[in-house]
Amino acid sequence: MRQATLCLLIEKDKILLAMKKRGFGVGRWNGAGGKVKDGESIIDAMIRETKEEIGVEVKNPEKFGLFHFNFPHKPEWDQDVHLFVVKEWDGSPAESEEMMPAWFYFEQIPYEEMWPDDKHWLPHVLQGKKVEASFIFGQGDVVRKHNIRIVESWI
Ligand code: 6U4
Repeated sequence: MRQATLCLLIEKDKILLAMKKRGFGVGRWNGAGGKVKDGESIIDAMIRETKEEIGVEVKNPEKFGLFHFNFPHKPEWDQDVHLFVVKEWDGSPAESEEMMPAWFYFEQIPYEEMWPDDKHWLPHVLQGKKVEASFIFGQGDVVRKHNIRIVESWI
């Protein structure tokens, strides 16, 4: 299964999202992140992608989620995504060829312009809860089935 990462910067009542400018998820606001390369650890992949995509050096990342995304009509898109929340970093978020970052107040998160699964799990994460979840998508990336479990801590 393809392994990928997702990184959300949080500062008080604001979250940093970034508009994906190309490739998988283009046109959607999402965290920085991407595929884990062969031989690379998940955390190193998250740190590398966050630097490449929004120019920020992550400090003290905390694992907050594990997602299993399945696309029965497009199995090559199937992936496990490891979510990290970051409250400390060096540098200022900056636009890259891949993403255009912007801050959003928690009450103004643009769920309709995000992956359709996000509205199911992000509110938990913003309340400080860790989650493991499975999503099965249909045509047009609609969520056909989902299951979310709150996790006390990672083994
Ligand atoms: P390339 O273009 O090969 O460099 P790369 O940035 O390595 O791509 P990409 O763009 O495939 O990887 O990464 C997908 C990104 O989208 C990862 O950050 C994980 C995230 N992602 C995938 N499915 C998602 C979903 N259903 N909901 C969500 N984020 C998802 O919120």
